[in-house]
Amino acid sequence: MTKSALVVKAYGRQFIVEIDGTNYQAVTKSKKTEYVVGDIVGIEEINSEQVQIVDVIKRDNLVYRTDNNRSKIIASNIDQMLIVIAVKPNCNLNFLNNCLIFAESAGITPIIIINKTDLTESADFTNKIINLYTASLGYEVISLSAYNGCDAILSKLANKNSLLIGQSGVGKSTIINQVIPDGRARTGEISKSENTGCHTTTNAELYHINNHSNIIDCPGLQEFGLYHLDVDRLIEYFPEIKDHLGECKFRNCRHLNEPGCIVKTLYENGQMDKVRFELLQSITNNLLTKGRF
Ligand SMILES: Nc1nc2c(ncn2[C@@H]2O[C@H](COP(=O)(O)OP(=O)(O)OP(=O)(O)O)[C@@H](O)[C@H]2O)c(=O)[nH]1
Ligand SMILES: [Mg+2]
Ligand SMILES: [Zn+2]
Repeated sequence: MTKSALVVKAYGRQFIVEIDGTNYQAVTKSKKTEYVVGDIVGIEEINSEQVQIVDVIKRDNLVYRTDNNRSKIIASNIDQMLIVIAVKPNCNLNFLNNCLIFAESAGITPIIIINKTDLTESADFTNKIINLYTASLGYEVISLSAYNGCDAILSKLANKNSLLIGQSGVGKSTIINQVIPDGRARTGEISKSENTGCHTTTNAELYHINNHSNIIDCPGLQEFGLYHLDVDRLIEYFPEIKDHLGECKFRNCRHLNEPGCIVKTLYENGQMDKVRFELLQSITNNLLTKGRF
């Protein structure tokens, strides 16, 4: 008989799945099928420790990125994406913006977490981020120092499946250690590996905060490619343009350099941030040229 299980860890073609609170090693039936942390899957028992995944039972949404036409699946069944940024290591704003655009396209709530506010240089950075992303764009931004605790996000995590996403070294795993009950074990893991450099998460993993709240850690990303988006819908994913859809002079405007383009007008009037304006043009150009090689 097929039972259902939750995928809690993925490493290559190997998975750990959870059934009634117990973890099992899982292999897959077909080499072609890809599963991801957060999936509810159907399994068949092999023995008391091992099971075989046979299909996906529930995948209401899927977080994935696409770089140069290659898709990489990250996690599924996500209620909210917590995009973690920090003044150190250098914050790549295009990465943050791409995550926000993805979240908009997938209908997943994004929350920006600014970590490492204990660093003195963080104050200026935090103000700039809040000014643009909350005041102008309406995104929720929470600033904290994982070293001093993560109480600021606890209420946000309640009764949700949250995914932490961000560049390597921003402190995702440190945040996880603060919000899960058995986090101390993992802190030990971090301090041990600190002797050899830095701790880097290599596999996506789901942790239970309690019976109704889960949080997923994943390896740090360099890029969050958006090659899968529909170029005709791109501007819908920009809150600063959303209220002006249909205001361009030409119905088929690509918002690159056409006369009477509302996007250009918003930018020139200071209602659109330069980095986001240039990113929109660059994603548009990438989407228009993809598949032509
Ligand atoms: N100053 C400061 N450092 C922090 C804070 N949170 C985490 N760090 C440090 O930042 C470094 C990276 O933290 P991790 O939690 O491993 O970062 P990560 O985002 O999980 O990194 P990857 O697994 O590589 O993606 C570690 O040396 C942490 O001790 C913070 O609030 N303040
Ligand atoms: Mg990590
Ligand atoms: Zn236009």
